[in-house]
Amino acid sequence: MKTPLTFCHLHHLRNQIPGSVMYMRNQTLKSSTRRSLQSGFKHAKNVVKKQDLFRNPLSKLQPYLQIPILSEEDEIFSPTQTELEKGRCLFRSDLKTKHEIKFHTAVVRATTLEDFQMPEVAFLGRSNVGKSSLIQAMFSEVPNVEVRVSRKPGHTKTLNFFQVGKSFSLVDMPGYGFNMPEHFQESVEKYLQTRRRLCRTFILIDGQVGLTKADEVGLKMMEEFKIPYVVVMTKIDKAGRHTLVSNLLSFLEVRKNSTGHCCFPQPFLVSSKSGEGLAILQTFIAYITGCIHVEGL
Ligand SMILES: Nc1nc2c(ncn2[C@@H]2O[C@H](COP(=O)(O)OP(=O)(O)OP(=O)(O)O)[C@@H](O)[C@H]2O)c(=O)[nH]1
Ligand SMILES: [Mg+2]
Repeated sequence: MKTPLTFCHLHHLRNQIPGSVMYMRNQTLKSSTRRSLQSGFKHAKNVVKKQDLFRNPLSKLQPYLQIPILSEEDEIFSPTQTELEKGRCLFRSDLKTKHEIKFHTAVVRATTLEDFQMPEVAFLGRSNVGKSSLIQAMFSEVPNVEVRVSRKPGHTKTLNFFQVGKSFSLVDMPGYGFNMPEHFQESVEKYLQTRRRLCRTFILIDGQVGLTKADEVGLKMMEEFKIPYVVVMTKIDKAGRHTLVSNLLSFLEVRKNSTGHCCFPQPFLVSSKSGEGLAILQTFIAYITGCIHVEGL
């Protein structure tokens, strides 16, 4: 009989140091970094123009290829400027409308969780891929929400819930692979398999590193558990254009050959440093949680 796939298969990777990861002291978001995120997402090398923050980063890669990166059926989510503005709005606290964004709770065991009576969206991926940074960047206009990030892989050890008004919760999770916690199965896997209000899981892939063996196990497991997921490529500010195109094409190949209906066909590309791709992702989250309507879908 076939043994069900689980992230326990990845425990041997716990002590395998990924690529160029260096050990550094833990860091929370410094106030200077937060200010730069708030004032329009500046990256050391390139300052991203405001209109670019609303563009889908995929469109920047297209000129590097003579064939369309995505077919028409693949690029399903393409909101208008007004819809993007509406999506982003949800990621701002508004005390007048009582739309408050806050850290809610952190747990180790998924079985101890109560029902929060709202949709949940979870972030899964290799340790150090940028899960916490992505949530932090999406909340960059909310001064009181602190999301801890670190250069040291395996930093997030608990399921961390961030409540976005009465609309939905975002769930930051421990990463798999290097330095993954012993309790990964009873926390992350249990959560993914049992949570009734989990409406979508985002699987983050490092745009510079590309799909790793651990990520492939992750994708397969989602297919086996029949959990709907969406792929997000992170750190696009760091990856050269050619690396990014090549990693994106490799993922599309794997998607075509080894994924089924659980995988949303359109991948999202983001940078938590420059802010590129965040608006479309925020709008997608607003859409899948039923908070906004998007024409043509
Ligand atoms: N250049 C760049 N660096 C990033 C980006 N996102 C995250 N990082 C860096 O990557 C490192 C890991 O980020 P985290 O957000 O803590 O990663 P994580 O996936 O939450 O990691 P674990 O909690 O260990 O599973 C940090 O040093 C971040 O500053 C990005 O978009 N661009
Ligand atoms: Mg983290």
